[in-house]
Amino acid sequence: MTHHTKQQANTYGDPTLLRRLGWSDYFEHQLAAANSAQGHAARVVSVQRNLFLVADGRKEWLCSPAGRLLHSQNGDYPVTGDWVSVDDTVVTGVIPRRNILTRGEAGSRGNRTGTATREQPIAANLDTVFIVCGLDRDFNVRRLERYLTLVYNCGLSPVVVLTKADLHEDPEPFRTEVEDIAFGVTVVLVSALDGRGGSELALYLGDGRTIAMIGSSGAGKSTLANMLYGNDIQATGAVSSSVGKGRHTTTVRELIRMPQGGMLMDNPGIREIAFYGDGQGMETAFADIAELAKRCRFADCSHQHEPGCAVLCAVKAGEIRYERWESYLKMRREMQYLSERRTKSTARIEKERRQGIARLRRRINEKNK
Ligand SMILES: Nc1nc2c(ncn2[C@@H]2O[C@H](COP(=O)(O)OP(=O)(O)OP(=O)(O)O)[C@@H](O)[C@H]2O)c(=O)[nH]1
Ligand SMILES: [Mg+2]
Ligand SMILES: [Zn+2]
Repeated sequence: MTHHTKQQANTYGDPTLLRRLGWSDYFEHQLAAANSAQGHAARVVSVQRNLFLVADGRKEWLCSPAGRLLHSQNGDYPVTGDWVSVDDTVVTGVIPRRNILTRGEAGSRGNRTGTATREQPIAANLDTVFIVCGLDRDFNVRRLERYLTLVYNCGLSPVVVLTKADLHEDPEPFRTEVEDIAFGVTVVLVSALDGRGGSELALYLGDGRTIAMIGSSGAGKSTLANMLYGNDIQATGAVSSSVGKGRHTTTVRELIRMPQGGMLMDNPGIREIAFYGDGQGMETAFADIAELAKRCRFADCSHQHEPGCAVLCAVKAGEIRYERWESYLKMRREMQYLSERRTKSTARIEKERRQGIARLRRRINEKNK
C-alpha cells in the first residue's frame, strides 16, 4: 500500500509561495471542497482582453480561458485577483471567491437617472480597500461617502488614505472631517515627500493579504504604491494645474507583489462612481442616519417631511450636516432604482419617475408663489 496523501495535498502548488500572493486557508478549503485539485493554482494578476497574466510565486505567464469559461453566464469569468486552476496555459476554473469589488460600468448609464446598466468588476479576493484621496482639489467628503458606500455594498472593509499631507501645515482637520462621516474607519494621512503614514499602511500588507486602491486620477495611488514598495515601479503623472485633475496615467488594473508579502492592486483613476447593485452598503456608510431612523415616528419614514422624523430633527439641530442628508437622499434614490430594476420594467420606473418629478415641480411652484 502506498501513501500519497501528503504529496497529493499539495499538487496544486507550493502554499508558502502562494501565500506571498495572497493565498490563505480559505482558498485551501475551497479547493478541497471542490475536490478538483487538478492542475495548478495561480492568481490572476492582470487581465488583458481575453488573456490572463497569472502567477504562482515562481513565475508569471499568460493564459487563455477554457471555452467553458468564455461562455459562462453565471459570473465566474476570471477577474483580476481571482485564484484559478490552470492547466499549462489554459485557465480551467475559478476557485470560489471570498468577495468581489464591483461597480457600475462608466459610460453605460442607460437612462436619465444616471444609473449604470452594466457591472464592472474591479478585483476579487480583497482584504482591504484603500480609498485614496488627495488633500488638494481632489478632497471631497461627498465623494468619499460614495466610495464608502461602494466598498460596503461589496461587503469589504475600507481604509481612507489622505495623500499629499505635505501640502498643509496642519492636515489634521481633514482627518477629523473624514472621521466625522466615516464611523470606525481608519483614516491615514500620508505624504510621499516625507514618507509619513507608510508604516501604518504597510500593516495591511503581509503574506495572505490583498489590498486594492481606488480613487480619482491624480489622487496619488501609484505614488503610494511606489512609496510602500520602496522603489519606483509604477509610473506617475502630474495633476493638471488648470482643472486640478490627473491625466489617467495608470491604464491597467494590476496586482503588485509587495516586498512585505501580499499584493497591492494599483488601478486607473475612477471618473464617476456608479453603483451597480444595492448591497445595503448605505446602512454602514450612513450608520448615523440609520441609527436615528429607528426613532422616527413612522416606520416607513422617508426623512423628508414627516412629523416626528428624528433625522430631520438632527439636521435642523445641526447634528447631521445638511449636505450629508442631501447626499444620503440622493444615494438612496439610486439604490431604490437599482433594486426596483430587478422587479420592474425600466419603462414603468421611468414613467413613475417622471410623474414624481412633475409632482415635485408643482410643489416647488406652489411654494414659490
Ligand atoms: N506633494 C505631494 N504630491 C504627491 C503626493 N502623492 C502624489 N503626488 C503627486 O500627485 C500626482 C499624481 O500622482 P499619481 O500617483 O500619478 O496619481 P494616480 O492616483 O496614480 O493617478 P492615475 O494613475 O492617473 O489614476 C503626481 O504628480 C505626484 O507626484 C504626495 O504625497 N505629496
Ligand atoms: Mg496611477
Ligand atoms: Zn425620518
